Amino acid sequence: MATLPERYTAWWQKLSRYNQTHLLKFWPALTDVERAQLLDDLEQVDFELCAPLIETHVRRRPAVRIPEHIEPPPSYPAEPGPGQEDLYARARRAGEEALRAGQVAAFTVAGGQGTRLGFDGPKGAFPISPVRNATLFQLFAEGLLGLERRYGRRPRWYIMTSPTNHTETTGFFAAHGFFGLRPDEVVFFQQGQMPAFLPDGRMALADRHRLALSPDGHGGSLRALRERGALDDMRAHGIDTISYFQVDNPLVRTIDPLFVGLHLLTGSEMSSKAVTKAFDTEKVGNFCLVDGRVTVIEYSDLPDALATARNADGSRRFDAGSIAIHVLSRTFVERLTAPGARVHLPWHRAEKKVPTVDETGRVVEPTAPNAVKLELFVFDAIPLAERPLVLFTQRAEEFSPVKNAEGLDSPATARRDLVRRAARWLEACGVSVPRGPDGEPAAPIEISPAFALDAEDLRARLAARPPLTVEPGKPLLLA
Ligand code: UD2
Repeated sequence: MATLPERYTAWWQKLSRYNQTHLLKFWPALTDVERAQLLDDLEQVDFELCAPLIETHVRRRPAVRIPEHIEPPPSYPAEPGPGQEDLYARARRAGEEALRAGQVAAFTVAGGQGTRLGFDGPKGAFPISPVRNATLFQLFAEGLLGLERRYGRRPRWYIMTSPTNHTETTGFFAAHGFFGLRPDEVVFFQQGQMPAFLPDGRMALADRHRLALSPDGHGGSLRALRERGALDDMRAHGIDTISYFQVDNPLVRTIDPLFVGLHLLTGSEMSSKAVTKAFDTEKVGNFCLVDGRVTVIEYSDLPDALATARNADGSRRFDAGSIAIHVLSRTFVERLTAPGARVHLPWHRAEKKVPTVDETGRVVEPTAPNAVKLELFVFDAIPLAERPLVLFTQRAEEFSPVKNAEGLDSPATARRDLVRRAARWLEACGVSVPRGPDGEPAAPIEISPAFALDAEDLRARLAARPPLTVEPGKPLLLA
């Protein structure tokens, strides 16, 4: 094991090659513990990868290519249209078969920093359900238990964390008995990190002995799946299909047999769920056909003229919003991340406020964006996939993310949407739900995904029980 001075010399030489020796500026004033910490941070950085990006993405803004031909993408409707009934029925069966055979895994990306929510902890530990206050992670775990009840096989679950929240996340699962799952069925792995850069291309120091590192974006999940051994683990367990979803959506169906089946039957390598946009500039990616390839254009990048464009009948022309639910073939991820792979996801530049040290080593909180962060987005893999597929779904059934502390996409709207969905399912099963003057259910109602996965599942579950009554103001829990 090299000594600290030896490591210092090696790093000085390496950093000289990359014009980053300022990172060692405070070395003489650091304790040995701090020195070791700084070198550990440096080990996390892929300098070879960063060097060209500094030229193309930091010192300059990468040229945004406005594609010439942007069209709405082909898509499958939420309910089969005329002539599609048979395909949808076969797809559902194929998805169920894959679940029974244990060939599908759930994959949650949970490495984000959750700054907008202002919650101190991994976002998955946020309590959200309307009656029990069950956390996001618990609801997903119960989704897997529900699938096991229905298809006789419990899917494996992969969870991507980041160095900032990994220990807290695994500790949270341990403290809650893995929510009824077996610890060996839940595979945690950490995503990669990227340094924040000052506009002149120097990497930023968060403190005299700490690099300003942050997660490399959910697109980093693909590389992390390979590098952290998750793809090998999947192969060893006979898993060939990955059901990808974000940690912030309590309504998500962890694995949807119809979606998986359509993916399999059409030979898609990467499939995505879409919802009809709520308004023109909603903060979701837009599915488009760019130069003939299905592509997601982020809300911030979609030209206004396209965001507001209308069809002849007045409907919105670009109306397919991405809710960040995908199915990926394992072999596709293997191909994209293979050593020497010729295609890579593009890096996205974001200007952010990053606390960093001044000349004297004092940490300064910036009041305006002072640094550049680089991130990968998972949806940039879609145009690289063969036969990508877009399936519409009902927003009210599957999407209500927790992003902000208040207002739109907040805990309050997610809870409301969980109650509304539970009420709808009950009504679909013939149970009458009292409603207030505003039309909202007049009682908090919660259906655990372990109890029922959808309205049809609920019907079968209720058939075996005495009739149910919902009383105004009285919480109802089906778990
Ligand atoms: C994302 C999509 C948006 C839409 C929306 C739906 C982007 C850029 N935009 O918006 O198009 O689909 O979601 O809710 O993705 N994460 C990591 N590691 C990271 C960064 C993020 O695991 O380095 C996870 C994070 O934990 C969360 C998810 O990715 O589960 C979404 O991240 P976000 O909150 O940054 O995405 P957002 O809301 O800008």
